[in-house]
Amino acid sequence: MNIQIKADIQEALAQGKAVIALESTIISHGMPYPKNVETALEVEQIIRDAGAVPATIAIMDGVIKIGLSHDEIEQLAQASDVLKASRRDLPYIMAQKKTGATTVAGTMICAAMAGIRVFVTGGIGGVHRGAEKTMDISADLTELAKTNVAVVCAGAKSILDLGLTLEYLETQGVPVLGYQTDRFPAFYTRDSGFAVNYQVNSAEEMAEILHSKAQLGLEGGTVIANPIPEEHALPADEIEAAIQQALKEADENGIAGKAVTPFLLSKLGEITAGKSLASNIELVKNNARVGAAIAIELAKLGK
Ligand code: PSU
Ligand code: MN
Repeated sequence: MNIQIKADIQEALAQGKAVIALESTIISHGMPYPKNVETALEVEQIIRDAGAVPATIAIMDGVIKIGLSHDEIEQLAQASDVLKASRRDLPYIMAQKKTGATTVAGTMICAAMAGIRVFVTGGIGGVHRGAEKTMDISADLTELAKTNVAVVCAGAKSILDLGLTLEYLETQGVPVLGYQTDRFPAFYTRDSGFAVNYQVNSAEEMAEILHSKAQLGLEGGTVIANPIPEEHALPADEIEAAIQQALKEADENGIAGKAVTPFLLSKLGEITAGKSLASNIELVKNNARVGAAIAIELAKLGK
């Protein structure tokens, strides 16, 4: 298998230390340059400062890289020909020796191969609004059903149908845990109007639940929903209006398939004049702090 694990990550894994996976689609397709590189590097630093080891994941020229150099992150941030790598894209990208930025699903697969159990990102993909007609459901959800990696996120954006997303996760048996909240967060806002399955108040308790799941031998991931800090949240009505407009433009432009999520993200940035981007960056950093604390507690519990 064409997989390369950076030396510091390999060492940490061998010693049972806390390692955190980070995705790269957020760099290539989720945020504009140069904020995408700055954020990727800052998030790695937050994780190091917390005492864990960051592992940003991507496929570079057909090699799965667990841990990227500064230059590789820069390359993903600037190149326009980077493929968005979800589960179904991996065989083609690997065989053709292409470069792909891994989505939540793609990152979970690679993280699990390397033995990484905790993954920090911004938001997961989900069931899109109107999916009863379009069938547009992110492969992130089916990955959460089968790959044993905990995903720390700020919920999901309400470009999605969050009610249906939660129903789908229930059917697939994926625990949705709220970090110090009983509400499922909606990325830019702290409350989507939907409840999580359980509120969990500390990193230690969160780690105990992940450990318990592993001991039970239950396959699949866990969603750890960590709301955006209050001071960085956006007003719900403002973001809903922006989402409505972005959805309308996506429809008018006939955007479909894997282009839908990147299109909506970049439109939201335009419509909110960068406010959505600033919130996005803050919530990812906050997830990195919480994710590192959970991974450190999990490492204490052993395999
Ligand atoms: N949601 C965000 N930011 C992102 C993504 C989703 O708020 O960057 C990215 C993630 O990589 C996620 C992917 O896994 O989009 C989902 O894409 P799709 O809906 O095509 O599965
Ligand atoms: Mn889709």
